[in-house]
Amino acid sequence: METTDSRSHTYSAVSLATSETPSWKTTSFWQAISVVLVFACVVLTVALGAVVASMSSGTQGQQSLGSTLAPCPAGIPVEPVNEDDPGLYDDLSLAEHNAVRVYMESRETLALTPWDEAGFSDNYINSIELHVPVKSEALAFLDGGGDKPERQALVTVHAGGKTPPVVEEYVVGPLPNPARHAPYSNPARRSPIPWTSRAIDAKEYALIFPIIENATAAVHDILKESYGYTYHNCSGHCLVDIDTVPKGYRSGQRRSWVLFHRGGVGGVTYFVGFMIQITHESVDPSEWHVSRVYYNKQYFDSVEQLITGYADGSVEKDTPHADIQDDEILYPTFVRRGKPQPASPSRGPTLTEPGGRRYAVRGRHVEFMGWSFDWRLTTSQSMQLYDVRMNGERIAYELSSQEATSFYSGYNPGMLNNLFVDSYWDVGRSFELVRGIDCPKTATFFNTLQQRSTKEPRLMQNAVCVFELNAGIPLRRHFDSDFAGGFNFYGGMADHVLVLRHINTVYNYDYVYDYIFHQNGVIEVRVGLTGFILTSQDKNSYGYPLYGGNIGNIHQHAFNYKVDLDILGAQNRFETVDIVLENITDPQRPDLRHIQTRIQRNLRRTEREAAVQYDFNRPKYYNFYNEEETNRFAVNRGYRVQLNGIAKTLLPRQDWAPMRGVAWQDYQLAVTRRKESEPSSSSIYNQNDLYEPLVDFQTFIDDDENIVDEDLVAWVTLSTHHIPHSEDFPTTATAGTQMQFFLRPFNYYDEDPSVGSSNAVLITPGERSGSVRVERFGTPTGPACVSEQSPFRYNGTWRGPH
Ligand SMILES: [Cu+2]
Repeated sequence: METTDSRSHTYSAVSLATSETPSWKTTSFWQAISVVLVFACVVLTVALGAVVASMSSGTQGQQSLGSTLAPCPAGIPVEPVNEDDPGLYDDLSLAEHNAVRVYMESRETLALTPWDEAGFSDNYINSIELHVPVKSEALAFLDGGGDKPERQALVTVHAGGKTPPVVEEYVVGPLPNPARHAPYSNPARRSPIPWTSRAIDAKEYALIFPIIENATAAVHDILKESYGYTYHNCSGHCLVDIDTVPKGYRSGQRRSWVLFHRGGVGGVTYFVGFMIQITHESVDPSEWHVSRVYYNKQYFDSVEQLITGYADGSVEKDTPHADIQDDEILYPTFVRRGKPQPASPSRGPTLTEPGGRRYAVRGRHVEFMGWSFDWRLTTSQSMQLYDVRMNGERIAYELSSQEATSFYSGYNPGMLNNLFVDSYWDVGRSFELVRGIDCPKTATFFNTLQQRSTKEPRLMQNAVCVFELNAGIPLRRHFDSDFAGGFNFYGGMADHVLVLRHINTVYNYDYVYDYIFHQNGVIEVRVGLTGFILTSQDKNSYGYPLYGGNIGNIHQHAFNYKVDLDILGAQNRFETVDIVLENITDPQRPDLRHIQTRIQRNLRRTEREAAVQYDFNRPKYYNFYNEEETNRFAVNRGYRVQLNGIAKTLLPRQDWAPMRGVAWQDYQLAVTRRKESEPSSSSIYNQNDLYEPLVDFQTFIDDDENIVDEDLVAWVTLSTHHIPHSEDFPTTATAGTQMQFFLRPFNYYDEDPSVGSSNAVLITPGERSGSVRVERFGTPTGPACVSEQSPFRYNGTWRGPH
């Protein structure tokens, strides 16, 4: 589908003139002319699709009526990825994906079956993605003129054909012409990767669906009578199934509760009270079976037991809710309703880039106002930024998303088992972003490739965007009063930031991930929640009543990030700057006591000392600094991690086994010595074995290594408790659900580095009374222009191969 919302930059003088010329209201002649002209204007507007771009405030009045707004300059051109010489962290190209697949499938010793021929009990490739170089090699290349590290891929194999079956990971290189492969070995992880912890894939689902079909066929009439919705051979009022995770209650188990929600728009917001548990643990799929059934808060050992009880009246029957029967119900839809706002439809403000694009994009490398970084969107760990620098100085070697979880509570077996660990669910799958909604119209968009559970990579169009944003708040400003009705000066600067964004949709929910670069050296890492909530017929103690008589079950969201800070080198220290009370004798009045706060610097020497569980009684700053480097005032140059979106996890790790797999949730901040064997706080295998997880984050801390003058990693956890409420319909909104942390220079610079910005403004009183001098440091105030905009396009498809 393609439409055009901006074909011409011409606007009519009449439409503006008539609104500001009072005479045409009093003169019938001019009134008539005006009506004609207004009509002509409307016709022209419709015909040409005229768009008046928002004008910068500095150019108002300078544009003569009837003129044509010129396009804004394009600015710094966008350079595509150079596939002949990719960056260190560039994701695999299509050619590399295919070369790796062909190489691996032609190794006789691996005995791999091509994806589209493979069955569950074969050995086949499950995923392919870039395997990033080890840091020392990368730094030798980036900083020391060393050789460019070999480019490699990480390949996951589901080896169902082995005895016993196992999950294997291989490092394959060198790209683009792979010639060797070796098992990925990591002494810090469980080995081998348990077969039962694998991510579910299309091959396994293909064997589970018939079991669901058979069970739902047997209870077809019960479903129809109870809910008005059915599953088997359904052609209208259909149920949709989803399976819960983790798959089992202890390590090694593999059993899924299958839940059913209403089909259609927003159907995921209405789950029915029927569920089945399928045990699919055996390596022999013929042994897989329905092991439990749940219906209207009652448990059964088999589908037959439910059917018998339903027929003889011993089962308490569920009854369909009127709301759910009503096809016209609007709550879970995006249909506009209610009082129109604005009363007459009109467009909201949009961004214009009067100076053109002010950030540089070269492949996956981005530069903006002294900032530079590389990024990639991984299939298993979402967004990763590398080599983040300000004015050429590396601040962080890696800044990356690690994991996103949502742990639900409830009564029914589905909610009891909804402990979502999202890296399992293809977190790199960022579906097409919409220009003008998900990202400003001026944004630069990027396609990505993701290969998991497919033969070839899927093309995710416009999956990532980068844009410069006027954040709508002064970054800094001051009005300096003369205390006599005037001012000495005004100094200010708008907060122009660069935003790197992707939005991960994990079935019902959408996570908006932002990495925001401010000009004062601050990096803001933010995640916002939107999308549909999950509901159930559970008791009110787990949530408030909502649409269809269901409740929205309480849950906790948590997000973990890896921040490999390198402050003027890899060897850094971590200290807390504690704000402590002192109770002293008042120096000027020895007869008085005085209570106040002071700072107390506490160097954290080991990993255990650096595991932070936030305590409101002990406020503190978290500072990473270089012992060898000081600013002009002889203070160690550092960067501070500031946490703005944290929540306590009440679930106790010592008493509640699944929490072991998400140990990072217990720490709002943990600092460990960087190791290649600890690349991530989680893994896609943690989801299905939270009890004995492949990556046990607590082990990162428990060896309690020295962290003084070492290469340090900060693991940051953002979190929020979510008690769904009626306004979560149709979807949770990002306003109020955004969490963020900041990386802030802390005595790193001698002053705010944004003082170099020529976008600042300094206003001082002029010679004549009432006049002012406006210093813009060379920044032009005109002419007005309109940013060139691509025609509105949305495709929405993402199925590969492309
Ligand atoms: Cu939520």
